[in-house]
Amino acid sequence: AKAGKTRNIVEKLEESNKDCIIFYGSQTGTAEDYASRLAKEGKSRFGLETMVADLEDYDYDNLDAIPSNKVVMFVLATYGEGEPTDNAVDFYEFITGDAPQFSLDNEPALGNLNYVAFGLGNNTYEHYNSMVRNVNKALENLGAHRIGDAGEGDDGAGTMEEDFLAWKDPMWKALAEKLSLEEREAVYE
Ligand code: FMN
Repeated sequence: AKAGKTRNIVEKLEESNKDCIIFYGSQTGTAEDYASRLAKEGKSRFGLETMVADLEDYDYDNLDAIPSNKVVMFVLATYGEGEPTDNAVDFYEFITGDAPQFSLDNEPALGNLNYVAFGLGNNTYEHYNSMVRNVNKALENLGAHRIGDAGEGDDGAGTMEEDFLAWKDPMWKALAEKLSLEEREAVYE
């Protein structure tokens, strides 16, 4: 790890004054690119303070301490036999592993967490979009609140871009409602 860079998400959001962190699990850059686009759109349309992050750069044991006025987005590509990208291996193991389901006071472990999820896959593979499917399931089991649908983009059908566009608009609408964000008049592209 690079010196001076925190791996603590909560600390990072606080010290950089961000409302929204967009994590990507990417091998060849497509998921990373979508993550950047979401960050820009959140900022330009809603004035949301966004940041993009490599899943590998943070620890996940304090996901439960992210305040409920913030949102965490996951943009996740699937590889191999339905496996995570290299940079998502540790996160995937953590979130689908034996993380505690409930806190000491018997509340769901991630009851405070708002999340958004989009997956990148190819339907010609047997384990189609299993990263986003499995991460979504794990987060649901931990009591986290998904905003919008868990989207799935399909490289196999050649509809990745359309799938992304069709998914993101209702997601932004749901997010704006949840966080009481006002859409700006002008949209900067
Ligand atoms: N997509 C799936 O849904 N399931 C898979 O098992 C899967 N395996 C893949 C294996 C290889 C070698 C490659 C090149 C792609 C695979 N895909 C699979 C499709 C990728 O997830 C998809 O192309 C995605 O857009 C890549 O995103 P990235 O550029 O961020 O790495």
